[in-house]
Amino acid sequence: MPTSIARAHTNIALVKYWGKADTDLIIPQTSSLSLTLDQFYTDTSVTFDERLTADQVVVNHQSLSPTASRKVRHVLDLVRHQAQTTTFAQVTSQNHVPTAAGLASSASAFAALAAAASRAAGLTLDRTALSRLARRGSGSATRSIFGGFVEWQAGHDDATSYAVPFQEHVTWPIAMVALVLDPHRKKVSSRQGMQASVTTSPYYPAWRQVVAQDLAAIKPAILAQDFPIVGTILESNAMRMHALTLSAQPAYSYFNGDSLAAMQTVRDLRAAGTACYYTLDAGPNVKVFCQAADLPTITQRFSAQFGADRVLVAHPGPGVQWLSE
Ligand code: 2P0
Repeated sequence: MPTSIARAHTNIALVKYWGKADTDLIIPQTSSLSLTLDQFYTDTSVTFDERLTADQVVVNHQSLSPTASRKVRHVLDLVRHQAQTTTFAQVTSQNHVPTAAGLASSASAFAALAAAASRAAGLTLDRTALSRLARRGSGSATRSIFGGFVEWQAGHDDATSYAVPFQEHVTWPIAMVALVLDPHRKKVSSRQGMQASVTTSPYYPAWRQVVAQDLAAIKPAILAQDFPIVGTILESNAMRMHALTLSAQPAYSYFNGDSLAAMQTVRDLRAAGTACYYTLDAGPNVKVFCQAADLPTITQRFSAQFGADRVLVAHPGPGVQWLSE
């Protein structure tokens, strides 16, 4: 069968997904809204090959063990089921994202896998079906099928839980500065962490209300390109998500000392007149939402604090694309 290669970009949630209603199907407790970024992406090649006796998965030139490739094989099984084949696949993936450092490499990885594997198996899936398939690998991948601002509508079952573009072509001159404060693999996976929050944080019901309010408020603010409103919402939404880590039993946290220092720098920049806002995902790296015109001021400040090699700049990016058939 032919090889298919796909590229998908990471996304950063402005209103976060933190908790599942169905852990097998990855149906979230709430909807979420993200921005796809241009700088961080995954290229994945898939070939179904009748000579193989098992799926072979290579990520960043390293062959994954059967345990490490479990989520990938799960998505391949779903593709095989739809395509009515039992043939194993060769999957080769290159992440242009600091893996597992809270820059959401799983989002780009499973979006690229869904696109490449479905096409390699001869399926022609529309973007809604691709979004549903990517979701089965990793929740945040649901949104990386689309570019720009994207909403993952929670739905209530496999058929109704998928992402839709909110504003795919972004003309607003905004940027996201990613501070790589610790490039190592996180200690508490998103999957474990969010489940602990759902089952043990007394604040979880309040979080569901926060998300509903934030989604309702951020959408008109994005359309109006109202930078302070969008920034204020994404910053408070991130902090309220992280409150679910500290309020779990046992408590955990993704922050390290540098995360706290970077958040203070954002507040200092704001106090000095440079509007910018922070968000953090399931890792210590801080992402700073800013206006493109302020990039020189902001990148200079963080380069002085953490070193220029730890300051990465991204802009709104595109949805999934095929690089070959
Ligand atoms: C998000 N994160 O909305 C949230 C905010 C991290 C913090 O989605 O278990 O790797 O595979 O569905 O998608 C990261 O969690 O978790 C994530 P699974 P995923 O982007």
